[in-house]
Amino acid sequence: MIKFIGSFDTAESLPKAGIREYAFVGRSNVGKSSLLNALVGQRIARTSNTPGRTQTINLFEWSECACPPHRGGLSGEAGLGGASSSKIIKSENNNLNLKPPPLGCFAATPPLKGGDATECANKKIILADLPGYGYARASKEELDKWAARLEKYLLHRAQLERLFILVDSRHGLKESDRDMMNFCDAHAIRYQIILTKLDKIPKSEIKNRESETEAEVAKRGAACARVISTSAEKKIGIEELKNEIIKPI
Ligand SMILES: Nc1nc2c(ncn2[C@@H]2O[C@H](COP(=O)(O)OP(=O)(O)OP(=O)(O)O)[C@@H](O)[C@H]2O)c(=O)[nH]1
Ligand SMILES: [Mg+2]
Repeated sequence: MIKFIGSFDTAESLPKAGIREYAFVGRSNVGKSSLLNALVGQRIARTSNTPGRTQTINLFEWSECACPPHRGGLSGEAGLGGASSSKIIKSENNNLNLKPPPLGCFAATPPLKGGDATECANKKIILADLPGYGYARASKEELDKWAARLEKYLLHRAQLERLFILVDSRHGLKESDRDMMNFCDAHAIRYQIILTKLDKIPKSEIKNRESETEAEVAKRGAACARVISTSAEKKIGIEELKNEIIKPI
């Protein structure tokens, strides 16, 4: 179940909760919002042909909870299994006030008996759809503003578990991606490279693209060694990406 928490202009205004967060970043138009949608199996993040579509930090709460609806719920919400859970809900609550999850709890699969709200909270994670970088047609002022927002988010988002840096498989790593990787390495921000739009390159080129990307990632301190190749369009690599999130840490 996926729920829209809200769009935030500044890193400071983000709701804080002890819930693991996974963020999608990458060049403008690389397919961040589309991949998030493919991952959760619902078109909840706005996608577009026009680069620079996502300009704010958009947060989504994702739950694998399979328990029946329970009364009361958290922060006045309906139960996770309730009717409202699949609708877009704009939260005005800047503090979700949830207990931190035990490690790997998102992977706990047995359905709960009776719908225990605390147990449900433990199965949530947050997905963050971040604005893209490297959008050539934006003004310098806008680019600086986006970069500053992203930088603040990355430096201060304590609950950020991993940053997925998305790279278009047709082009491979670009200088702006390397700048992002350098920043993460310098600040020990754990990240993983995800190749996107795999359906757009010939099958014969896939292996090369993967190995050259892996070779570059292998030299870096904060990167996960594994590169995941995906296509939101053809649903390639989606389960693999999901496993990165739900596997016990
Ligand atoms: N063929 C193909 N097209 C894709 C894929 N993923 C995304 N696209 C297309 O690429 C375009 C951009 O996708 P978005 O998901 O909006 O990209 P984004 O990175 O969120 O873009 P910004 O928010 O503008 O930075 C859209 O037209 C998508 O339909 C994919 O796996 N295959
Ligand atoms: Mg987007």
